[in-house]
Amino acid sequence: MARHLITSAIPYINGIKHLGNLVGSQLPADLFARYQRARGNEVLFLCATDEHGTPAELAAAKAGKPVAEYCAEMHEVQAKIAEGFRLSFDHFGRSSSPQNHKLTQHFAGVLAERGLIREVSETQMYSPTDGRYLPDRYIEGTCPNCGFEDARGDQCDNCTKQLDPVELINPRSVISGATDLEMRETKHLYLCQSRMKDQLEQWIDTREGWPVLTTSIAKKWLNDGDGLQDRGITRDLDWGIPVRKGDEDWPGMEGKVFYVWFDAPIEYIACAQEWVDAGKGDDWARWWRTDKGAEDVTYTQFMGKDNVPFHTLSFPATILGSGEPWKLVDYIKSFNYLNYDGGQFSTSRGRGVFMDQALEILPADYWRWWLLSHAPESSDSEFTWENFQSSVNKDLADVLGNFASRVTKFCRSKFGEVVPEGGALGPREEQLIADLAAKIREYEDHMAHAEVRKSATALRAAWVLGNEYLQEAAPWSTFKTDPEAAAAQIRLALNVIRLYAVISQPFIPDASAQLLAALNTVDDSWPDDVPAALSTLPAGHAFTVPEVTFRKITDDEREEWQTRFAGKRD
Ligand code: B3M
Ligand code: ZN
Repeated sequence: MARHLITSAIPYINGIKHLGNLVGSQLPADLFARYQRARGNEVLFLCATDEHGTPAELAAAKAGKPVAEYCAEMHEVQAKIAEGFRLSFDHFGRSSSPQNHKLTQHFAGVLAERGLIREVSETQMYSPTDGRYLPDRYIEGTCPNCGFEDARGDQCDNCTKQLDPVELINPRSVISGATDLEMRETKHLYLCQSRMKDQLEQWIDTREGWPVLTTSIAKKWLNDGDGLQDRGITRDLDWGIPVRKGDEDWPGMEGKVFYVWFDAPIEYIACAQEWVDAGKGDDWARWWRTDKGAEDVTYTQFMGKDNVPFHTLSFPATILGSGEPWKLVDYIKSFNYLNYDGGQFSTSRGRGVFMDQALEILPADYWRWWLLSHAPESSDSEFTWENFQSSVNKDLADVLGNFASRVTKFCRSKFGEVVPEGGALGPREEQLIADLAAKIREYEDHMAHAEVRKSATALRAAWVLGNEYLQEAAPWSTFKTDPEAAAAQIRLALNVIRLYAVISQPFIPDASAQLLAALNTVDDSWPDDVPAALSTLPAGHAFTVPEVTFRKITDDEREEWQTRFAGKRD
C-alpha cells in the first residue's frame, strides 16, 4: 500500500473564492486524494485557510471586526463551503494556529543559526497617530503622475503607475487619515535564497516528469536578471506570527511579524500536527519527517501558477536550509487560469460564479464535473454558460444518468427490481467487458499522473461505451424474441452501473453514492479485475430505480444565470 501526502494551496481568508480558484488547487487535489484512497492507498490530504498578511487585516477592517474574530468566522464559512463541494480534506487547518506559530518560529531559528537569515535596514513610513509602520497599501495620497487623489502606496488605480509610498503627494494613513507620517529606519529579516541557488537548481533539475508549467516558472526565477534574490520574510503588521528565534526573543524585531508567504507553506506541516491534536490521527511525523517514516511517502502539491515560485523555491529553501530531515515535495501540479465568459473572474466586481453561489443553484457534482473536465492544464480555459449547459446535459444527463435510468427502469418493468438470472453472455457482451477494461486502465494511468482532463476524457469514454452497447444490444427488442438473452444483457448492464459508480466517485461523489445506494450495495471496491467486477451483483440481488441522477439545465436557466453573474459595474 502506497502512502500519499497531498496538499492544496491554502486559500486566503479574505472572502469566498470563485470557481477559478477552486479548479486551480482544491478541487484537483480532492480528485487525486479520492482516487488514491479508492485504490486502497493511505492518504493524508490537507488544506487550511491562509490567514495572515495585509489582505486579512484590511478585510477585517472593512467588515468592522477584530481580525482574529473575522478570521475565525471566515474559516468556518470556507470550511462549510468546502464540505458543500465534498472536498475530502483529512483536516482543514488554519495558518494562525498555535502549531504554525511554533513551527514557523522554529524554522526561522534554525535558519538563523545556519547563517541563512540576514538583517537589512530599510526606511519606511511610520504613523505616530496609529502607533505603527504602514505597509504600501495602508498609505494613500495624490499621484505624482496624474494627480489622482486616491492613489495607493504601491500603485495608482487611475493611471496604473507603480509607486513607492514616498513618491505620493500629501500621503495619509488609510487607517486613521493621519497626515503626520514620517520616514523611519527599521530592520527586517531576509532569507538568503541566493546562497541556496545551486542547491535549489540541482534539486529542480533532478525532478522527473514535472509539468513544464512548474519547472519553467522555477527556472525563470532562478536565472532571470540577477538570478534568485533574497526575500524579506518580516513585516510591520500587528496581525501575524511574531518574529522569534525558536523560543527566544529576536532583538530588534519587537512588534514585527513574519511575512505571510513565509508561514503559509509551513502550515502544510503544522496542519498535520493540528490533525493529530484534533484527535483525527496519531502520528504526523510519519508523513513529514524522513527520519520517522516519511521516506516512503509520495508528496504531491496542487496550486495555481502564481503560487509556483513559492513552492519550487522559497519553501524548499526553508526546508533544505533547515538541514533537518523534513519531507520535500515529490510532484508539483500547477494550473493556468480559468477565465469567465469572455473576461476574467473579478472578486471586486462580483464577476463570475463564487463557490457559495454555485452551490445555491446546482449540486456540487455538476460543478465538479464541468470544472475538472475543463481544468486549465495546458493553457488557460474559459467558463461559458453554453459550454457548461452542454457538458452537463450531454455527459451527465444524456450519457451517464440516462444509462442508469434506462437500464433500471427496463429491468423493473420486465423482471422486477432484482438482478435477472438470464443465460450466458454473448460476444457483444464480452467485447463491452474488454473495451471497458482497456478504458479503465487508461483512466487509471491518467489519474495516477494527476492528468485531470485526460482522466475526465477517459471516464466519459467509459460511460459512452455502456450507452453504445445498450443501443446496439437493445434489450427491449431482444426481450421480444429471447427473454433469456435480454436478462443476461440487463444483468451485465446493472453491473456496469455499479462499475460506473465506483470509478466515477472521485469526480462526482454524490452521484456515485446515490447509484450505489439504489443498487443496494456497499461494495465500492476498485475494479482491478474488470470481468470479475462486472459480476459483483448476482442474480436475485434486489435494487431500486434511482431518482434522476442528473437533470438537464434549461435554456431559460442558462440565460438567467448568465445575467445574474455578469457582475455589477462600479
Ligand atoms: N494563499 C495564494 C492563493 O490562495 C495563497 C496560497 C498559499 S499556499 C501556501 O492563491
Ligand atoms: Zn496616477
